[in-house]
Amino acid sequence: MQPFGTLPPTMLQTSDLNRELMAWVEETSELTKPDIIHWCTGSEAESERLNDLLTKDGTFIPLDPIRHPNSFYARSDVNDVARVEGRTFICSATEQDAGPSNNWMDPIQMREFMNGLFDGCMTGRVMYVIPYLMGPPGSSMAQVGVVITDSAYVVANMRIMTRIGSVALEEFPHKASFVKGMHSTGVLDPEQRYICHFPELGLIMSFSSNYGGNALLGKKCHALRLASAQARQEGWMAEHMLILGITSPDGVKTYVAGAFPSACGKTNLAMIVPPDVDQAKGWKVECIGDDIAWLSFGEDGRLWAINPEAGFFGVAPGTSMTTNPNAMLSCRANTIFTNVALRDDRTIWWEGMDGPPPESCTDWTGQPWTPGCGRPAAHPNSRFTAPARQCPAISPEWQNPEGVPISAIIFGGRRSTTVPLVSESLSWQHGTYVGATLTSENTAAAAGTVGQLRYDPMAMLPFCGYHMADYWQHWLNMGKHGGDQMPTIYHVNWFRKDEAGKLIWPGYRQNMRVLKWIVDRVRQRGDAVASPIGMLPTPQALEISGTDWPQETVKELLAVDREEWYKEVDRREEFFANFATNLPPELLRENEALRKRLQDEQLRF
Ligand code: SAT
Ligand code: MN
Repeated sequence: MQPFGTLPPTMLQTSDLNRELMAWVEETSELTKPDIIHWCTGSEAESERLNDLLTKDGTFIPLDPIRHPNSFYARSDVNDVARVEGRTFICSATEQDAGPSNNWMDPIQMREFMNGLFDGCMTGRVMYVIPYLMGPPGSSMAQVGVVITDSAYVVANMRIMTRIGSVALEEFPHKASFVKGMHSTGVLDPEQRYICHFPELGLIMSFSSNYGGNALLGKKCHALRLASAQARQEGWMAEHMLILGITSPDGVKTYVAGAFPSACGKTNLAMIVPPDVDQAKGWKVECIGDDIAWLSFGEDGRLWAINPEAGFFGVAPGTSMTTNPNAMLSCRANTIFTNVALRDDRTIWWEGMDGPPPESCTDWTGQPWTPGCGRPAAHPNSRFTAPARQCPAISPEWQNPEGVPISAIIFGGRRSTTVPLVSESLSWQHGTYVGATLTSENTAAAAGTVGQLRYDPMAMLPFCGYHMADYWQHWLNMGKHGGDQMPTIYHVNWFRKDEAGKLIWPGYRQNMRVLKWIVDRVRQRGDAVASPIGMLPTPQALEISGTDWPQETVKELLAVDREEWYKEVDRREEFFANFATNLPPELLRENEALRKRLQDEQLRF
């Protein structure tokens, strides 16, 4: 054993936090019994050595160096391709704290049990110590953490998704605490797979999975589950939101954040390319983040947001130069592709990529694949891990330590009926209700019946680290604190279908029409009409008059059918009943207020 053989110089300074870190690393190595301990520096040389090692052991296949410089192909175990909500636990002090939407285990028992799994699990392996930073260097909102893992694949991915090594250790003197993450590949036995969070201890223990959300502990485990619980205590918000900046023709920048359940086009919206006509007029959209936002009050009383991450962990299938050119260009180089298909020329392919499918290739399981064979070549949840700085639309503000001031928050779901293209909430409280009742229809990629409605409040159902109803109360409290400086809340639905079952809205670049209306509204310009569910744009405000879309289509897109909405209100009442013990009464009152507005003849239009 070579303990601390590569100890970085920053760790020689004695501070309370450094001492705590050294003691924890020693304690963990005594438990896991690795052969070698390696402290990650995050340097290029280290990355090259790790990529070589992963290539030698067969985890990585280097891709064509011209088409995909410094990029690697990886296949996971066939049983380890997604998050496992059934095996994800919030081990808060009491079961009540975790709430009905989380799995709970007693923290003392669960730690003991997990220590049993970790006992000796790194024998014969290297233990990597990864100091990481979530958020821009120098930001008071940024946080530090340390992941201990026996997976070089996890190190390589963490290096893209967060800021690792020296840059993180340099932030230690400015921070009061760090999050501790323990991860081991184990033997990838699904029966031994546990993803455990200890909010009171700032601790994550993850065993037997190398998949993104289960293993890259800075992401969902730290930046959402632990951070959401901490944010509630400290008066800020950790949200499952993209952040983008929109420049209007007069040069004013408006920043918006947006939460969408999976399979609703969140990454596409985060990297939207405005239509040429809008660009010619001076509209521009820049990306600050595609998945997670930390929001806190600035000195000016507004909500400011940072992206805690440094990379994109995007779903590959369906991504193309048509649907998301910025994502395609982001993952051209320095990228890890997991579970996509591999062509004979060492380039990659997935369903929905530009051009015809290859005549033959190797699928995500390593089997030969041909177009008619009846299996997908890429796993539906195959991913690219790409540095955010490579995104052509990345905002110059994306690493601003202050963050960006948020003017609007957008919630969106996939709804084939009932829900109009866009609506504006009447108040922060009403917007909180809109977020709390966010629903989306299952798609083929998610478990469950296709078309079935799933409630996913604020798109946080699998990621909220405490009682969901207390989380809603926290949203309401934030609104009380922020008053009229809070962002305006919107709801969008790109997925409404006509009677023939065809999508009405073209989506993708055309979503810019909706973004422009939102920007105009928060700048007190865009026209709107009142409806029972909130303010709706006039067709003129969406600039639809200049297109050849029939008036009828526009009407269908914006329609609010009372009978459908009465059903919606009843369903929401049932949904809220699941959280009855802690439910803020304001949310039930909002539901009743909606019922009343549906009865209001004045709001018929
Ligand atoms: O693996 S992640 O949780 O980051 C992505 C997802 O499954 O939503
Ligand atoms: Mn996500």
